[in-house]
Amino acid sequence: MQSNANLYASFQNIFLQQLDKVALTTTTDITYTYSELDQESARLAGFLSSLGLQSGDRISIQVQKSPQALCLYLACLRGGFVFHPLNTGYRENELEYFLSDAEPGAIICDDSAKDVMQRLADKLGINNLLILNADGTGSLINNSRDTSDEFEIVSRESDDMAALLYSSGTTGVPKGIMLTHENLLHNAESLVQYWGFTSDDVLFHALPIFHVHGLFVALGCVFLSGASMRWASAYDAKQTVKYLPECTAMMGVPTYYTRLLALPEFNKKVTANIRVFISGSAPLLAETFVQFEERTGHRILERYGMTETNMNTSNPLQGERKPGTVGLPLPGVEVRIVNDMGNNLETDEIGNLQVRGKNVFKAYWKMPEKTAEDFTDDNFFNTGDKGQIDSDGYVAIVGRAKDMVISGGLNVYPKEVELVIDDIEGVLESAVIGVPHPDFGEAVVAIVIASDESCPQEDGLIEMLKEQLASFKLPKRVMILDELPRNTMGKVQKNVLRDQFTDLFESK
Ligand code: MLC
Ligand code: AMP
Repeated sequence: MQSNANLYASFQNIFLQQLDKVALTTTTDITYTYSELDQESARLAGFLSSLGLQSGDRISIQVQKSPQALCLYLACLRGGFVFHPLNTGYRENELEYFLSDAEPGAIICDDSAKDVMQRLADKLGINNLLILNADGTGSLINNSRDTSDEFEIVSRESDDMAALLYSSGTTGVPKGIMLTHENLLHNAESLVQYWGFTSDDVLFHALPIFHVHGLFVALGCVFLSGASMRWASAYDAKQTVKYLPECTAMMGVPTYYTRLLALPEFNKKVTANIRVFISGSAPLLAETFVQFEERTGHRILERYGMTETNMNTSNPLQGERKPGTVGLPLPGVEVRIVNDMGNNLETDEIGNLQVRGKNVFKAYWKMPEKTAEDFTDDNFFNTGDKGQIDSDGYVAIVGRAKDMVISGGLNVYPKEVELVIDDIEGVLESAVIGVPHPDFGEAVVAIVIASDESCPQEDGLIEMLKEQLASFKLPKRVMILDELPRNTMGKVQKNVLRDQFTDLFESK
C-alpha cells in the first residue's frame, strides 16, 4: 500500500529495482540510467526548494525536449510542485495569458526566450527565472550542481495537483486543467496493464513532452514498467526508420504514421521487432490503418483521450482492433453516450460522449463555473466529442460538438484565431475552419471578409498573424470572400465553408 500518493513515489519503487538499467538513450547516443534520473531529479527538486518554492507552487516551463527537461518533470513531481509545461511555439501574448493565470513561483525557459520571459516575469512579479537549454546548459543545471542528489519525496495526497495543462476553448479563452497525482497514476497503471508494458520494452519516444500524449501516456507506461526509451528530441520519419528495429513499441499521432508510410524504405523488416504501434490524439483514418497493415503486417492500436481525462478508451492488445473505432473503455473508466437532454442513448446511436473515472481531472483552474458546467450531477465529464458505441462495446468518435481543429495532433480553437484576425485593420470578420490535409489530418484555413481595400492579402495576413499565434495555429491558407454563409438565425455556417474548401489540399 502506497502511503505517499506522490506519483514519483510509484515511479521510484520501479527505479530502485533496476538502478543500473539504461532508462533512455538519445539519438546522439547519450544514455541515462534509472539511477541518474533519480539523482538528477533529486538535485533539481532540492535546488527548486532552496529557492523558497513551496509544494503546490506552479513551475512554468517552456524548454526544448531533452533528458534534463525530463528530469525537471520528475523533479517537479517529487518536490510537490505543479508542473506547468508550455508548447515551445507559444508567442509572447499567448505566454502572458498562461503565466498571469497560472501565477507560477518560477519560470524555466531556454536562452532564446529569455528576454521575453524576463519582461513577462517583471510585469507579473514572478521572482525566479532560470534557463535550461536543449543541450543541458543554463542556470538551472549550473546553479544546482552543488545541491545534494538525495531528496526525500514530498508527501502528496491523491487529489493534490501534479500538473496544470492548458487547453483553449470555444470562447477562445484557454482553461487550466488541474491533473492530480491520482489521475496520472491511475491512468498510467491501467495503460501498462492494458498495453502489456514490461521492463523488456523499448519505446520509441519522439513526441513532445509538453502535452499529455508524450508526457503522461508515454512516460507513465515506461516509468511504471521499468522499460527503456530511444529518445528523439523531435519527430523525424527517416530517423524513426533507423531506430525502430531496436524498439518494441511506438506511440504517435496519425501524422507520424502517414509520414512513415510515405517512405519506401519503411517495411516489414523495419518493424519486425515491434510488438505494438499506438496512435491517438487525432482520428486515425481507416485507410491509414489498412495501408499500415498491408505494408508491415501490424494493426495500429488506436486509443482515445484528452487532456482533461487522460486516456478513456483503447482498442485491445489481444483481441479485435476495429479500424475507425477507439476501442473499449479502459479499466475503471465509464463511457456513456447521451442526447442533449442528458438521456442515455441506445447502441449505435450518435450523441454526446461523457466519461467518469479516476482518470478525469479535478477541476478547471480558477474557473468553478466552467467546471460545474462541464460535469453532470452524477459526475460525468462532457467531453465535447460526438460518439457512438456498437454492440460489442467499441466506441467510435464521429465528430465534435466543440468547434475545434486537430492539426498534426495539436488542437486549434477557431475562436482564438478569429479573434486575432478580426483585430487586423481592413478585416470585417472571419471564420476559421479545419479541412482535410494529407499530412496534418486537418489544416487550419481562414475565411476572411474585408471591410475595405486596406485588408492585407493572404501572405500579408499570415505574416501579421505570426507575431501573435504559435505556428501550428497559423492558417495554412487564407481565402478572401465577399461574405460568410449564414443561417436564418445569422449564425455562420461553417459546414458550408468546410464543404466548399474540402479539396483545398487534397487536390494538390
Ligand atoms: C508544426 N507545424 C504545424 C504543426 N507542427 N502546423 C500545423 N499543425 C502542426 N501540428 C508548422 C511548423 O511550425 C512549420 O511552420 C510547418 O508547420 C511545417 O513544419 P514541419 O517541419 O512539417 O512540422 P514538424 O516539426 O515536423 O511537426 C509536425 C509534427 C508535430 C506532426 C511532427 O506537430 C508533432 O509532433 N505533433 C504531435 C503533437 C502532440 O504531441 N499531440 C498530443 C497532444 S495530447 P513554418 O511556418 O515554420 O513552415 C492530446 C491528448 C491525447 O491530444 O489524446 O493524446
Ligand atoms: P486535447 O484537448 O489536446 O487533449 O485533445 C483531445 C481531443 O482530441 C479529444 O476531445 C478528441 O476530440 C481528440 N482525440 C483524441 N484522440 C482521438 C482519437 N483517437 N480519435 C479521434 N479524436 C481523438
